[in-house]
Order: sequence, then structure tokens, then C-alpha cells
Amino acid sequence: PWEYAPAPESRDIANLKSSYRMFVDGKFVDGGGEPLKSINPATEEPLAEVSSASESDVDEAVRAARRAFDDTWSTMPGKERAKYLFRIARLIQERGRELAVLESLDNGKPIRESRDADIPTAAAHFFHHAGWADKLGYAGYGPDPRPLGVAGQVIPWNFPLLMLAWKIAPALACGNTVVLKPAETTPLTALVFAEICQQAGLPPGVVNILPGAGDIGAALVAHPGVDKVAFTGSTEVGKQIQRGVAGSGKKLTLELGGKAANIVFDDAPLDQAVEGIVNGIFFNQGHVCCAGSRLLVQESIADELLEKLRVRVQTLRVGDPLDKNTDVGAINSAEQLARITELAASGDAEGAQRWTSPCPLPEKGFFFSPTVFSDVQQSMRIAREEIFGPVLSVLTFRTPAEAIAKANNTPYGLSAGIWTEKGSRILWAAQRLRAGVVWANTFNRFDPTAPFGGYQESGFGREGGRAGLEAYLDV
Ligand code: TXE
Repeated sequence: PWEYAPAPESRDIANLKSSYRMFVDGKFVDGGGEPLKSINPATEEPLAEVSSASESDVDEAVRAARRAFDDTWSTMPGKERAKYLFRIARLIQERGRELAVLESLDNGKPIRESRDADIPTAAAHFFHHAGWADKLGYAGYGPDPRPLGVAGQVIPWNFPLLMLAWKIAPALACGNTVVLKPAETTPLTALVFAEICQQAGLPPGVVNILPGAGDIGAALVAHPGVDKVAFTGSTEVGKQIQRGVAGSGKKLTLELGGKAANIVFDDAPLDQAVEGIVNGIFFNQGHVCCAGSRLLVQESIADELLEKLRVRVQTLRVGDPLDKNTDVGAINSAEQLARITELAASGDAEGAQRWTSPCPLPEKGFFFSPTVFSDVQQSMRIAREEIFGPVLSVLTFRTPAEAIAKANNTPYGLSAGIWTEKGSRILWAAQRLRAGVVWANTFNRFDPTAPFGGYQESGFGREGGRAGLEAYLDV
């Protein structure tokens, strides 16, 4: 075990302030709620105090968004809106280093991932949607599709800036205005994004950012001035929101949990598959809704694949998120660490075989060793429930039909992966897997041009691509 003390300069690079304020109607203001204490999950030390919204702040923000919608944004020509989105995308790039370090401090994810995945993909999302803003007439939704109004958006803590980009970019491109609530443990990059909106000269009220806990999320989605609700988070809260907005006439999209199958057939290129399995479950500490958390491996190659996998996982470095050599960073919160620990213990109790990476963990901070469970049965909790951590459950199958049946034996349906040399088998399986995204011979690839979203209890609606525009337009 080693002590982890973040380099002092990281706070400077992240331009870390001791306190942050919420963003309403183009101004940074103090909220009426109890301030949030943001901590560094890798050290458990405080990072900053963040002012949080009260219910009356929600009301004020929704009114500001409505004024902005009516007075400027909804009637502004698309080519003008596009300029703002391009400017925002460029500013995310220009402030990319600051945002990446801040994201790793606040969330615990490895700097390599925030630098190479979260921040550039967030910028790419704004570039992509900037391109749509003046071409909505070509999107296939009629010559003059119209924005919905005020979007109330609630996002989780696993990809704080990227989830914000997925929500805000399409909303603005289509002419809607936004009130967004970031997750209580990761509000910081959203508030830097608010600065970027100011820098870009975005008209006041078009984007409003309200830090707060779940009660503020609930107040936002219930507000009668909100026309469209977009939520990414747990299936449990997603269902509550769906019940809450029922009958209100609000449009709703939900992106919820998952329990994706990553299926390896006996003809797969095994070394490549091992990389994909590792990326599928250990990327972002497994805090990924589409994580490949169930490995389905054909029985004849199971022993060989598992051996290769263990050898590879042993090389993963767990620890300081700001070290460029780190592969697996910190778990985002004590609550999430407790959830992962409890679910992993259920795997032991139900008779699965636990294997844990020997990599030592830092003494302080929220860390969990990369873990692989073998001998997993479909009835076990670790095969059914979303763990949302660096824990892989391995099941075997004999025939392709059995692989599909096991993969689909879940209430979720967000993503799946297939590893095989046979193109025909990829097409065959992709038609049968009940999942919104199917990756073949790769995993966890994201692109703003591709729609992302789930079936069943993983939610509905798509984000990204042309299909993602539908969530923000009236036709
Ligand atoms: O989620 P919550 P939590 C899953 C994952 C994880 C579990 C719990 O399995 O272990 O959910 O995580 C806001 N009305 N996912 O507790 O509570 C909340 O403030 C409106 C998968 O963090 O759903 C935060 O901003 N909003 C998921 C956001 O919802 C409410 C990502 C998510 O928090 C609310 C996150 C309410 N009643 C967790 N209650 C994915 N799909 O990627 C809370 N919130």
C-alpha cells in the first residue's frame, strides 16, 4: 500500500476554487439549498464547497429558461445557434486540460480517460450538433421541426461533463433551453461549463446549471414549466420519474442501468477479445451503464480465455487518478463503494469463485480491486444486478443460441458485445440481441453520430445521431 498525495500543481491546472456557485439566467449566484461538499474520492479530502439549489431556485431557473426560449433562442436562425455551439465546442477543447484534471479530481477517473475520452468526446458532441442546428429540415422530421421548450435534465456522476454534453448539445441545437442538474458528487465541471457558456456569449437563460441532490432533481422534473425531461441514472429513479411525469404531457427520455453481455465465441481472436473484455468492464472503474459486466464465453475456450484475462488484469495499475500510468482510478463515493462491496459479497455467498487482482490499493480513498467472478450462474445477483464497479461475472455457453438466450436473460437492454471472426455470426447475433447498441470485435466505443440508448428497463429514447434529435423536436 502507498500513500497518495495529489501533486499540488494539479489544483492549479484544474483552476480549482474553494467555492463554486450555481448558474442561473447567465449569472453565478448563491443557491438557497444546503451547500454541497465536493470531495476527492481518491484522497477523501475536501475539494470545494458548492452552492446548491432550493425549490424556489428551480422555479427561477425554469422561468429564466422560458424567457430565453421565448425571447431569443427558439426563433434564432439555426445557423446563428450553430455558431454558439461551435464556440462552446472550441472552448471545451481550449480548456481541455483544466477540465480533464478537474474531472479526475472530482470523479476519481484516470486522467488518461478524462483527457482522451470524456473531454474530447464532449467537445465532439457539440461540434456534431452545431452541424445539425441549421439542417434540422433535412433530419427527416418535416421541413420545419420545432423545439419543445424548456428541457429539465438530470445527469449522473460517472461521466459528468460528457453526460452534460449528451444532454445540452442536442437540446440547444434544436432550439430548446435547458435547466440541468448535475449529480451531487460531481458538480464541478458542469460549473466550468457554465463559465464556457458565458465566454461563448450564450444569451442569458439558455443554459442554467443547478447543483443539488435528488430532491432538486425531483423538483425540476416535476416543474410545470418544464416541457421535456431527460434523465440518465438508476433504473429505480428513472421509474419514479416516469410515474411522476405520466399524464403531464411532458416528453421523456430515460437512459438507465444495464447488465451487458460481452459474448466471446470459440473462433474469436482471443488476445483482442481480452483487451475488449478489460476495456468493457474496467474502463471508468466499471461505472458505465453499458459496461460489459457479464462475460459469456464459449465453453471450449473458457479456461484458456480466463487464464489470459487474469494475466492481463494483473497488469492493470489501480491508484492515483492523476498518474498517467493509472488504469483504474477511484470509486466515486463511499456509497458506491459500499454497493459494490455488498454485491460482490453476495457472489461469494451464492457460490461464485472470486479472483482479485493483486495490485495493491492506496491506503486512503475509495478503491476496489479489479475482480473476476467465475462459476457464475444466471440466478445469482452478480449475474442479474448492475454492480456499476470493476467486477466481472463470467458465465459459459455451448451453442450460439444458448449465448443469445443468456445474453437476453435480463430486464435491461442497453448494450452487448460479440467477438467472432465470422461476419455472418455478427449479423445473426445483432438481430437477436435485445440491446440498443451491439459492438462487434470492440467495446465501449462512442461516437456522436451514432444513436445510443436502451430497451426494456434500460430506458427509452436515443441520444446522438439523427435519432437523438427526435427527443428535442416537435414535428
Ligand atoms: O443514482 P441516482 P445513484 C445506477 C448504478 C448505481 C445506482 C445508484 O447501478 O450503482 O444507479 O446510483 C438524481 N428525481 N446508475 O444513487 O440516484 C441524482 O441527484 C430526480 C446507472 O447515484 O439515479 C443524480 O443527479 N432526480 C446510471 C441522478 O439522479 C433524482 C448512472 C442519478 O442518481 C432523484 C448512475 C429523483 N427522485 C447510476 N433521485 C447510468 N445509467 O449510467 C436522485 N436523482
